[in-house]
Parts: sequence; C-alpha cells; structure tokens
Amino acid sequence: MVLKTRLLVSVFFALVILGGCRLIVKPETTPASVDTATTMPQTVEVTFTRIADTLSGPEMLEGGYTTVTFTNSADQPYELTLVRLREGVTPEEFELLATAAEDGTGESLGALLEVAEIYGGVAAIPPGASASAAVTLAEGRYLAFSSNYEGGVEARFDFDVSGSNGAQAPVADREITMFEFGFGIDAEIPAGKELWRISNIGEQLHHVMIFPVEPGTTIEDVNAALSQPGEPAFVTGPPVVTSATFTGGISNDLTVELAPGSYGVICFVPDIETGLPHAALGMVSLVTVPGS
Ligand SMILES: [Cu+2]
Repeated sequence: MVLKTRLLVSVFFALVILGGCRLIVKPETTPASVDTATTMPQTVEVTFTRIADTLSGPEMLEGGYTTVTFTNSADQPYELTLVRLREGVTPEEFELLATAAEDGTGESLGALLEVAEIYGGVAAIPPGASASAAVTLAEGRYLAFSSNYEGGVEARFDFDVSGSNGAQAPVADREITMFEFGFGIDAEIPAGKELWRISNIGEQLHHVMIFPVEPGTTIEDVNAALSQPGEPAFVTGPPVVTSATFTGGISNDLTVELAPGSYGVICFVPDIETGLPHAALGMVSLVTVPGS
C-alpha cells in the first residue's frame, strides 16, 4: 500500500536520526489522542478497530467534520490511513497503483495521487493503544488501510461517505501548515494541551514528526545529521508528535501536549521528483516550548 513506501523511507531516516529510538509512540504519551470531551464537543465520532488481520469500522458515514478513532487490538503496531478514491476509480485500480508505488520511486507515488486523496488518520500506535484525529470527510468511496512497516499484514475496510453530519469544526488553538518544502509553525509554542489543525497546503503528501532535541540545536545541526548515519547527540528522545500522512487540501486535527523544551519538526515523505525525503529539501523547523 502507498504508505508502506513512505514509512520505509520514514523509518530509515527516523532510525538514522533517532538511533535505537523507535518511531512508535508509547500509549500513555500518544500524541494523536484527542480529548473529545473537552476540545471537540461538536464532532461526530467513529471508530475503526484492528483485530488480528482484520480492520472493521462503519460501512456508511455522513460527510463533514469527524473524529476518527483507531483502536489497535492486534499484536503489532499499526496505523490507520483513510483514502478517498477519485470519481470513477475502483479499489482494484488503486491497489494496483499502490503496489507499484512500493518500488519507492517518487514517480509511482505521483501516479497514485492522481487517482486518490490520502486523508491521513492515525500514525502507527502500539498494540492495545487507541488514538484519534479529526478530519473533514467529503462525499465519496473510501478505503481504510491498516498497515505497518514491520512485516505486518495490511488490512483494508471499504466505506462510503454521503450527505452531511452537520458538525462544525472547532476553532483550533494552533494552525500548522505543510508545503514544498517547509512548515508554517510558530518558533515558540506554550506548554500544555492544544488542538492543532495540521494542514497540507502543498501539492505532495506531507506529514509532521516532532522530536525533542538539546537546547541550542540549530537547523544546520539537523541538516548535518540527515546527511550522515549514526545517532546525532542532540536528539534526546522518541517523537512526541507523529501525524498521519495526507494529501494537499486536507487537514488533520490532533490534540497535542508539549512539555517545555526544544523540538525538531521534520517531514520524511519522499519527494515525487527526486525521491529524497522532504527533510533533505528543507522541510525542517525548530520549535521552543518555554518553561513556566
Ligand atoms: Cu513533506
């Protein structure tokens, strides 16, 4: 499936950067979790559940702002990715192109984006964990995929979206944008829980991954680390925010809670033209969260 390519690349570079640290977040610090009780009172909630090799969810949904929860009851880490097929495209056509895209070239990824919009969802979470993201679903035919990059079995669940649920997207505490090649993100962010609206305003797929770094780390330090193997000394832990990957025009809302510290913000999706991770093309930012 499409994102396997991305994830393999992601993991490669994540491992380069993070050394032994895994890409997977721990359940108790799951950054994608959404506190629906306090931050999203108006949203419609749906749940997709992975059990063993099967993914299940609602077969019919109304369009509009929707909080999508993914529960991983399998015995490996898995992600949830929602894909909306463009008009006239069949699931079989998409699957064929997705298989082709596993060759890892940017060109095949580009071909895949011609036939479908990737809506994001929930980045990989450990077995037993549950996490959420909110998206605005347009009408259409959707495929939900649950896969991983550790040899797990890909599961697919098809559903349709029609009509409107009437839900209003809440005002986000913070807007993050992603484009070729960079992030629109504040250099300083207060500590504590916030609702982030992460929007892809570019043409290619993007995601955001945020990991703690030593205070004083510069963009040059991060760039230098991207170009050489080994664990850079300035990375102090596993990612604290990992969004799903999604197409231009799509937003994913995540409830994020950052502790005081310094953070690196990176996109590892491969470029459609060069195959290089977007980070190598400048999609890197630094954020400081001041202490109280
Ligand atoms: Cu990117």
